[in-house]
Amino acid sequence: MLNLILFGPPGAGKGTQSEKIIAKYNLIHLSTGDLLRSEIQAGTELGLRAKTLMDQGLLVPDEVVIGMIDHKLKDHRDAAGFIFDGFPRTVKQSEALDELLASYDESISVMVALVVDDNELLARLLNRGKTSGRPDDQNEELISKRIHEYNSKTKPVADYYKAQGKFTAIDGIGEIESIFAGISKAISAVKV
Ligand code: B4P
Repeated sequence: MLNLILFGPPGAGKGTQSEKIIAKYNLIHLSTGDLLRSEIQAGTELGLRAKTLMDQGLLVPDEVVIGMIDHKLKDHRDAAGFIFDGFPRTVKQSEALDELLASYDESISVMVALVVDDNELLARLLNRGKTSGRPDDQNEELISKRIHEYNSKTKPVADYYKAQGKFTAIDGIGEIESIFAGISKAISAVKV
């Protein structure tokens, strides 16, 4: 089984590259951002609570996203593997993910981190905001706040997987195809 974490700051290209990885490796895509936006769309209580935080560029509580991932893993017991996109975003989420996978005798195969500088992230997200309709892509202040959340709460997740010898960094600036080639190479190195 291949269990991949696609890691990086907001706008690094996680969603973009996930689509290509799923098509090539037949993995189940688990994006906590997409799952939360579905809850918002459906008008659930969870969605309403999440929206208040997401619209401020803040992370949603760990328990909420861990619960969503737990349900999805149960729904896809026969999967060939998973791509975790935008999750884990805190060390607590990383620990919970390791525990959940261990309960299926599984573990993370590799974390691939997309490296992109803050100016490029800002430009990409402001550009996406013109057409995405996403409230969190609309202005510079909010995007800077998301990048700040990433630097303070999410960056330590990389160290967590580095300590396990599972971390690989890829340059996330350039052609989408060449970035994907780098990711494929990292996957080949761990795929059995
Ligand atoms: P996400 O949905 O994960 O959103 P994101 O970080 O902005 O990344 P995304 O995948 O959408 O963007 P991508 O880089 O592909 O999270 C949204 C919010 O949900 C969070 O702020 C938080 O509130 C909440 N949340 C989600 N998961 C959570 C968790 N685990 N715990 C707590 N809260 C959580 O693409 C960005 C843009 O760049 C696109 O327009 C794309 O076309 C462009 N792009 C991609 N690759 C490019 C390239 N190579 N060159 C130029 N442009 C490129």
